[in-house]
Amino acid sequence: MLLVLVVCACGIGSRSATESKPIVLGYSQLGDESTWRTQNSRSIIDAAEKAGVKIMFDDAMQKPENQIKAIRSFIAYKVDVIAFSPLVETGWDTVLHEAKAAGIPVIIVDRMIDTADESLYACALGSDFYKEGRRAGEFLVKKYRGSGRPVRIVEIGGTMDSTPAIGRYQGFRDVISSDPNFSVIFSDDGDFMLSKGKEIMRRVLRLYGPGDLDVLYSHNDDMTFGAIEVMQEAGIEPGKDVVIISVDATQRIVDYLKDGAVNCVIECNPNSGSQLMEIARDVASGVGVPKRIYIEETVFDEYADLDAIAPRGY
Ligand code: GZL
Repeated sequence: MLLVLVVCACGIGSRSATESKPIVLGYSQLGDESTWRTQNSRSIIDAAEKAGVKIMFDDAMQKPENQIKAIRSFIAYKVDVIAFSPLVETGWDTVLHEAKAAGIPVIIVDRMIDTADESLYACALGSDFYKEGRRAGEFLVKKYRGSGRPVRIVEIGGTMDSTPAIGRYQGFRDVISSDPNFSVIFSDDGDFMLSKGKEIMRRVLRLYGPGDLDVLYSHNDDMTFGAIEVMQEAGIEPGKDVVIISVDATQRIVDYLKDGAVNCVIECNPNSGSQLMEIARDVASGVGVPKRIYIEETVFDEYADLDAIAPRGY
């Protein structure tokens, strides 16, 4: 397990008068599976440096057992605060009880956990994934309003049992179910990875001809890029022959949107680092924080002024 100790210079604004040493934050990141994740990690590490927080950063490489090991090592090291982005929603109560017993506050970042005991964490900072899914559905309703014809949808979902996959799946369906012309003809888990996006689209085009699908709804940009590569190999013009909705809003997908190769981009904001450091400072000094903080996000689609989209930076 690689623990990166980032020792920082300046201060986050001072801790209470009796505290001169920097806050020590143990962070378990779930992996580095996507462009979004790389930016999320960069945001957290950069924010720790700016805030004068000493961060122990661990990359779990998509294994929840590695996250549990990292959290236990943070407890042993007696960090001031633990934060982590849980790969999946379940399996965290035992180790979080250990952190609670050690008197170490826990902040959940990005994804969420499924627990009956809310005392196991001080705060959860992340996106509203259900809203993201609804936004994808709302775009389709707008796009096909009055078409009166069947719309066949292929969905490439994120990691099974992860909060973004659950929310984006359900929010989308809760909107499109209002119109019986919409049908999801294929859905599978692409683990938020480009390679699996390719694999799934290859499987779809073996099951259905290029003319038998109308929409691709992909839970992240990396899977979209893989799917588009395969669609183009099959002679499908993305954004024209097949309407494409993608989640995250990396610079590359925004460029595709501007070129008409993608029709709608649902933003999922990875830049939570500075908010996380403020929350870490507060919980470390016993200041109360909201239990749930949602990160601001928006939508970019073909009906918008695409020139107004600021550079994404990742
Ligand atoms: C969402 C995050 C998801 C992104 C993917 O907050 O957990 O995981 O949408 C990333 O790009 O892999």
